Amino acid sequence: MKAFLVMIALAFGCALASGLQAQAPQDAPKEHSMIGCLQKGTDAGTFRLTQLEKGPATVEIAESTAKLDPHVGHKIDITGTAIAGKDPKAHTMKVSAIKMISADCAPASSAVSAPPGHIVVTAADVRWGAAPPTLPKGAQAAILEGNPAESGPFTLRLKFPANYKILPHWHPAIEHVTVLSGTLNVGMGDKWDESKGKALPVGSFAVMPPKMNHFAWTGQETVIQLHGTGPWGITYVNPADDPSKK
Ligand SMILES: [Cu+2]
Repeated sequence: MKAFLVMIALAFGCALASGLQAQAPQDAPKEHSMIGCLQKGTDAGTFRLTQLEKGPATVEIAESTAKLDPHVGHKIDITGTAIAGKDPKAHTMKVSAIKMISADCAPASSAVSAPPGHIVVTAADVRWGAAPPTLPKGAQAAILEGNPAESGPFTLRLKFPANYKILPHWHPAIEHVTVLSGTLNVGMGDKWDESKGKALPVGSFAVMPPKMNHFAWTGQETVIQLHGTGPWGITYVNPADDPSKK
């Protein structure tokens, strides 16, 4: 009986000990790192991390073993433990180590959250592809905004090779043309007549109202930017001139 009680006591003691052991790592403050912009805090000697890449919007830094003053305005990586701060709702840290990422807090361009409809395309980002089949072979197109075939605003670029011809045609919606490189020659009317054309050098702008017959050609490689409100398309005066039907 005595031995049995000892065994129970031993078993109980072991369970207690292992329970305590299992709990110990959870209580130890866990170090973690975060990257953000270091700013001065509201109280003297305190700092705050803003523009965090993930996690809370801001982190209050109540204590630090690393010198933070020289890094105000820098993007830094902080390592530390969460502590109870003055404001129980704020995420407060005690910092043990820092690493400087960059000397300014400007977020990376990919991190900028753009409002819907905001489009920024740098010249280097323009992706060229084959032009629609309704244009004679040899042209390239890059859609910058919208879809010409659908309703709504659209902007696209067209790159025509030298000695390119677009026979008399009209559009169901307004066409705004800006010449970005080369020279686009444009003529009005339903018959091809180069003597009626006007040369539009770089920087020129033209508007073709809906259903107005016109034709165009190049002597050298020419890039135009075309914008309007879709649905948009090309209708050839002579249907046999439509390259998509050949
Ligand atoms: Cu046109």
